[in-house]
Amino acid sequence: MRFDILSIFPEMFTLLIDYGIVGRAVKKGKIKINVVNVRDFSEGLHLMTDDRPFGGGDGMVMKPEPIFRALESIPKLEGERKVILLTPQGQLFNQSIARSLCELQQIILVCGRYEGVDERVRSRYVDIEISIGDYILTGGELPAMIIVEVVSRLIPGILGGARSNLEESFEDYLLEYPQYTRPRVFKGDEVPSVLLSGDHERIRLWRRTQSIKRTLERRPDLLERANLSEMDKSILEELKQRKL
Ligand code: 9D3
Repeated sequence: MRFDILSIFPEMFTLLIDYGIVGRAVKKGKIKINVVNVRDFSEGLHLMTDDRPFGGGDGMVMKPEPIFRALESIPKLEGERKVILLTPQGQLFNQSIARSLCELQQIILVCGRYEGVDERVRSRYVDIEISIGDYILTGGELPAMIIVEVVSRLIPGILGGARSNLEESFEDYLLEYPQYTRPRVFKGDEVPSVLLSGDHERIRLWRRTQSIKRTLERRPDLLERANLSEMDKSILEELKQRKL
C-alpha cells in the first residue's frame, strides 16, 4: 500500500511516519508514505496556494493549479488508486470504509486548509470525500493521519500483536468488556471474582454479557449491526428486561 499525502504542512506528518504502528510498517517496508508539499507547486514570488473567494466572503480558498500540479507529480502504480479529499462535507469515516480502502494499491489524500479547496479540484480529480466526525478542525492533516493509521492496521502482517485482524472483525460492533490487571485490590476496589475463578467458560460468558450490556447502555445503535448468536440474543433480552 502506498499513501501520497498532499498538504501545505508536510512537517505535521513526521510523528505519523516515525512512531507507532504506522512507523513500524514504514520501517518494515509494508507501506510507503510520500508527503508532497503543495507549496512546491505554487507559482510566483509569493508562492500562494490560496486566494480570495469569487463572489466575496470571509476566508480563503485553496487555488486549483498547485493541487493539480502536485497530483500530476505523483507516480502512477499498477493497480487501483483513489484520490480522497478530506472535508467536513464528506461521508463519515468508519471501519467499513477503511476495509474497502485497504484493498487499494495507492491512496492519495488531499488535505484542505482555510475554507476549503476550489470546487473544480473536487469535481475533476477527487474520487471520495471523507470527514472524520461532526466537529470543526482547521484542516485535513489530522484526518489524513487517522485514515493512514486505520487503513494500515488492516494490512496483513502489520499489527504484529497476538490478536489478528480476523479475530477482531468477529468482535465488530460490540464494545469491549471491562479489563483488569494487578493488583487484585486497588484502593479497596476488587477485581470481579469470576476473573480469578479459573473457569474459562464462566469468564467467557461474563465478558460477553458485559460487552452486550455496555453496548446496550452506551451505543445501542451498534447492536443493530452486531452479529449476535442465539445465546447473545437471549443475554440481550434478559438485560433489557432487567432494565425495565
Ligand atoms: C469556519 C469554517 N467552517 C464553516 C462552518 C467550514 C470549515 C471549513 C474547513 C470547517 C472546517 C474546515 C477544516 N476542516 C477540514 O478540512 C476537515 C474536517 C473537519 O473539520 N472535521 C471533520 N473532518 C474533517 S476532514 C477535513
